[in-house]
Amino acid sequence: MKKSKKFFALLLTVSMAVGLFSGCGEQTKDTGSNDTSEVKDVQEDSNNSASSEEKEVFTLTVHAGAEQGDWNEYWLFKTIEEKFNVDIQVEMMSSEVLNEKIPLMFASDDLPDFFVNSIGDVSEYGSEGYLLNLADYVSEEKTPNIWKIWEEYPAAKAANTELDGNIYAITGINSAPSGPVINHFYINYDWAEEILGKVPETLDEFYEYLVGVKERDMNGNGDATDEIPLGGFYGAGEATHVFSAILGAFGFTRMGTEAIDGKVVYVPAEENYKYFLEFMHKLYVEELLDPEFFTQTEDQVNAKETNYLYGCYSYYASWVNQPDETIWRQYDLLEPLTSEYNSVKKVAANDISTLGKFMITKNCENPEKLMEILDWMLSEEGYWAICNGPEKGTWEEYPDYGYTYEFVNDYTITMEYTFDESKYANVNEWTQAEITPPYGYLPEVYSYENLGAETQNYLISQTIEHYSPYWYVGWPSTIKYTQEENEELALINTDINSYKDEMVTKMITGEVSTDEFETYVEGLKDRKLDRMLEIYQAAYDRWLESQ
Ligand SMILES: [Ca+2]
Repeated sequence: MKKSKKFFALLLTVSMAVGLFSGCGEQTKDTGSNDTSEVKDVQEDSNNSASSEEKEVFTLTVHAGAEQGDWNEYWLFKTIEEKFNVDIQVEMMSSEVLNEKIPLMFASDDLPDFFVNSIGDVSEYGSEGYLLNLADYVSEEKTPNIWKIWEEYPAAKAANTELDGNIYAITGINSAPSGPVINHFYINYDWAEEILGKVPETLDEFYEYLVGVKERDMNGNGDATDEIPLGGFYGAGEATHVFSAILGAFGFTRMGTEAIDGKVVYVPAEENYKYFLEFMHKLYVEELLDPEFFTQTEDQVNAKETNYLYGCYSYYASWVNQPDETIWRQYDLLEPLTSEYNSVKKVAANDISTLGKFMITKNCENPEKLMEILDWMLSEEGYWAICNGPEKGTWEEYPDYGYTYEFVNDYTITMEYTFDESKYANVNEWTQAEITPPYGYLPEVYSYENLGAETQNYLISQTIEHYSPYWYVGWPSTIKYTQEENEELALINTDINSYKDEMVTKMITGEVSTDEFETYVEGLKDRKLDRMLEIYQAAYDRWLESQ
């Protein structure tokens, strides 16, 4: 159950940005392995034989789920082979097998020409010389698309650049207007209208709204006591944690480390966090925060959403857990709140959202050719092919299959797909089996709010309307750490997090008074808070210098 939830969540995060489409809809990890020797043999055969039509062979090792068809037979790879006059030999295996095999492949120097998607520690394999520094192969003349992306989105280049200055993997990007979103915080607009005559804009109005939900029979079931003003659970990730949005009223956008005016702070140790805890304590005592917030699971939270009990909550989209359209449409994104502690409206945003990964090994004899293919993947034509498969009428074998589309506005399109419905239950199954790898495997530049379903249209347009004007990058994802830093941070973070979780819980429930906040901060310092901030500050300063 848990696994499928996670899968669903991932699917949603992805489809949120990309639309309903299949190849652009799923990340997979699963079983199904292959024998390496087979691929090697094929390669040797084609190298030695005159019947190879002089097509240069490139080997690729990748993990793929059981529901994915043979990449060697994918429409996409056939298209690439034809376009570039190459023969790509794909060796597929499950992610478990790949994870086990990768270190051995590197240790024994038994490497394919290239990899896509994840293979573990790219910076380590790169610095050891197994992966090529792809920056050497990028130029305005030879790889115009990569060049253009790096010009337009310096963060895309920064995300790929390791601390040694080299680039061992090149990614694509999601540059769609709603791409930067980290968390969706929902409030019932109809209820707010009824209670306040407006949607709350300040922390005080937000509090009034919560009280109103608590006191009235907002869901109209005749029971004025079943409404829970603020839902959620403490263990949620940043994407679905209600703290993420409420902290905005106190001047923070991240739940952990954040850079404020160039100074790195640990948010839960900041003075305003004390006022945040006081606020949350008040909500807890007055039962405006779900009384089960600290004990319940995600499934329980989802069930309460389904049962139309919550006045607000964070989730990937309002329609995920709510089957009734007239109900989920009442919930919309709450714009950032201001308060006596903070007057600037800020919504947590990512600096860059990367897509896919492409790495070339030192065993590749013609990296220029692979760079040409990679550059094409990052072109507009490449995007349409990778993300959408064949345009209807262009596939010689099956001219009836493929997509058609229409522009709704500059950043919105609607799409339709035709495929063999006697063979596949949905477009997703079809593309995974025959057309192209799932979204996120290959680098591509995704820039449209590629809409297949009205629900996604709703989500994305609301994100653009309510969040985009207030995007704020509190902690860039392109910050890099050395191996030593990573190791030290891992130790300190474990210590600090468990203590912070314990104390934050106690201060919200009242077991420990928020008057003890300074003592708690001392406790964080005993657990090397200052050293942690020193490391983060150094990493941040390095990042700043590289901009
Ligand atoms: Ca009720």
